[in-house]
Amino acid sequence: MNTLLTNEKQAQIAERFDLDSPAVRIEPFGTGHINETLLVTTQKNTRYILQRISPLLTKDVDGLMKNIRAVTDFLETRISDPRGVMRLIPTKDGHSYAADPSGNWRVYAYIENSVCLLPPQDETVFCKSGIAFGHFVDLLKDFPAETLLETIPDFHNTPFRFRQFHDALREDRAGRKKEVRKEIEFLLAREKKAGRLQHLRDAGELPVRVTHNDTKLDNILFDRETLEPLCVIDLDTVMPGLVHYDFGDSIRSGAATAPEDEKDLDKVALNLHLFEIYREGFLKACPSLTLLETELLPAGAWTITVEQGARFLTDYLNGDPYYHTAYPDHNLVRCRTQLKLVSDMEKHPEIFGF
Ligand code: GN1
Ligand code: MG
Repeated sequence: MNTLLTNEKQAQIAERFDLDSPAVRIEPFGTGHINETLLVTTQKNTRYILQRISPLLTKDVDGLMKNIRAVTDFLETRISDPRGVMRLIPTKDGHSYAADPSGNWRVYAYIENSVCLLPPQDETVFCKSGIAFGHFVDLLKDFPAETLLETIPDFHNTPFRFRQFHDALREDRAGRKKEVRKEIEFLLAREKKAGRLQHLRDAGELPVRVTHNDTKLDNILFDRETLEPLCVIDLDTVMPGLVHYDFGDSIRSGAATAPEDEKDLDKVALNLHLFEIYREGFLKACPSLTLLETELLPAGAWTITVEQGARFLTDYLNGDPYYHTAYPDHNLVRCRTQLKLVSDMEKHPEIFGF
């Protein structure tokens, strides 16, 4: 991605937004790999986040920004703490983003005294992240989910992800199918069950809610001093969805004992204690869940982990066009960690069985 805009050009873009005074300093910010993020400081010493929206996210930037505007406006009516929600700063002519030959840009107010925590973290932090994501879904329970654009259509539609897997198997574009028979069999044996949540959604038995869809620990800002969660960030994938995938993605990514691309599978396990405390936090903060939704939360963890295994293996079979890889079998390594987590969950049918 072209990230080398001159400071003068960056200043011109910042100038198009309704900041409290002219920008005096602009510097790179954060560790995101998708959007380019800059920290802007103005003459009055107010700070803002200036972000170039990655073209990889969606072609429909209007739709994406409408989603974010609608959800953040709604959250503001539900939250008293001004640091509790991302606040978009419009352009001087009243738009939610600025289109420029260098890309599409948006500005958020900077949330002062906040910090982003990365895994592994102690269990209190993980429990609080469950509270934050559960609260997010709960706050949005009365938001009309069907009015949101599906920024990435069928993002967590597991049967759709399996159709993509079958296409990859049929095409075997990278000639890798023969090396991964075991993984293929593992996934195919679980295909039917992995579609159950989606079928319950289609049948109207599980409600479609506003969901975040990227519920990793680093998408929460914590108060720098108290380490209490302040605000859920990265709203690019906020879409209509099932709460199970939000719950499940936190477990998949945060309750594992090793990173997603750990090569030594002996190190990869599901930490059941982390699972339990996350669930406790999530449920406490999201009392609006129906009984069936609540019962099926662990099924969400199992389902999204199977789905993620299938997505990694699909990409591997296709020759790695989607996920950035650092070495040739990176996606296969990632797939194997997911399957290991699935196996671990299956050792506890009393929790994850459905
Ligand atoms: C992608 O780019 P990142 O790490 O935020 C993916 C998620 C996967 C994750 C797996 C838009 O997220 O769904 O869980 O990789 N996001 C998209 O590492 O495909
Ligand atoms: Mg993300």
